[in-house]
Amino acid sequence: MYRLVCIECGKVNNEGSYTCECGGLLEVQFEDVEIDFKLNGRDLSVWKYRCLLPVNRDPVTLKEGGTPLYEFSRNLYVKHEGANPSGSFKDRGMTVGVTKALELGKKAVACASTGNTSASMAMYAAKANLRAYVLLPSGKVALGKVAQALMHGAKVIAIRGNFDRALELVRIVCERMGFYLLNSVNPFRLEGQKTIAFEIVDEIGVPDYVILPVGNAGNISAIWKGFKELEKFGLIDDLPKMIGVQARGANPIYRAVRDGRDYIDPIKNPETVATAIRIGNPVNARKALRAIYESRGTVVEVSDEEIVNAQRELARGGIGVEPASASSLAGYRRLIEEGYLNGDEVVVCIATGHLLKDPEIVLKICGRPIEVPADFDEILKVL
Ligand code: AN7
Repeated sequence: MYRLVCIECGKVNNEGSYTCECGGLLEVQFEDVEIDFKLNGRDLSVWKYRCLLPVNRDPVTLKEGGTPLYEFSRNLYVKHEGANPSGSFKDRGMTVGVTKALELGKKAVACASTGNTSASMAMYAAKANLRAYVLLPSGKVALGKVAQALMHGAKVIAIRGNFDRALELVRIVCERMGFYLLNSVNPFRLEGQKTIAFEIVDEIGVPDYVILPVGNAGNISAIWKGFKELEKFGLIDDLPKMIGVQARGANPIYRAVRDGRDYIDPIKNPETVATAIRIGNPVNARKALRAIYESRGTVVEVSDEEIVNAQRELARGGIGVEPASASSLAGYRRLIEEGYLNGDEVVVCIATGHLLKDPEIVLKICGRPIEVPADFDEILKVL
């Protein structure tokens, strides 16, 4: 059994709400669940954990989850969420969110997005035969993501403004038009994303640290909730520490934690090479800060150069990710350098999205292919 509860005032809300009357974020709370899965490392997928997912009908699924967890170096694991159907962790949330849209009888779904949310939503809406509307910050979304949203049939609207403005606007659009809002303010989406925690424990047990990029701050909140639920239902005894990574030019959560605050000051003009996390006013800040403080974790900021270096390092180790995703490894490297970590801890970095999402950044970093006449001697010259 589950209820939708306000994290600020504790009021129980109905399933159609996104936020409480008091303005607080909502959270799904489970009680009296009969756990019917085994944490045996087998058959990982989002829906393996269905007894802890708040849906009441057959799910709209594209076989999301079950992503590879690589041991990148000793004690350092990388969970490659780019291996999901649309190439990002958002699919875990969308399979639940779009299922909920059908349950609530919605005919259309909508989101604002830095790219991945829109790609994923468009894909699941296509599968569910729902109309999909997307608001993007014009010129600031990686090409692969726009391509996905368009091809899966969403109506894609680029606004002359940033992501934070797009989110404000899409909330109004949803209210006026009756569309179902599928940004991470939607508590059901986060329920799907918490399965990242379940899968990690399923495969290697509870790590000491989980490190991941933080943009709108939904995923860090979701993963922490996942660990806490496993503890609540007696499946684990320990909890990891949650470490968020933000780009230096888009770092409101970093600043809040640095100053010991439980609220953020929004950043007006966020900027970073990692366009996925180019977000100045993260909607889930309150949940994320709670996750970070409760777990006794931290937030680290990294430069664009550190992000790009980490992207290259992962790629040269056989793991192709987009810049935002590489910020988790960049954060790990920085924490080693600062002596916060010493390499003996078991750490899982979440690689949130696939390399192919952002081909343009690759050309900027690596240059273009060497072009030569179609002739052996000419090829020989450049080998
Ligand atoms: C690759 O698609 O916000 O902190 O609109 O695409 O849960 O927001 C994307 C976010 C990390 C940050 N890595 O996750 C969107 C969007 C990648 C992402 C994040 C995003 P949150």
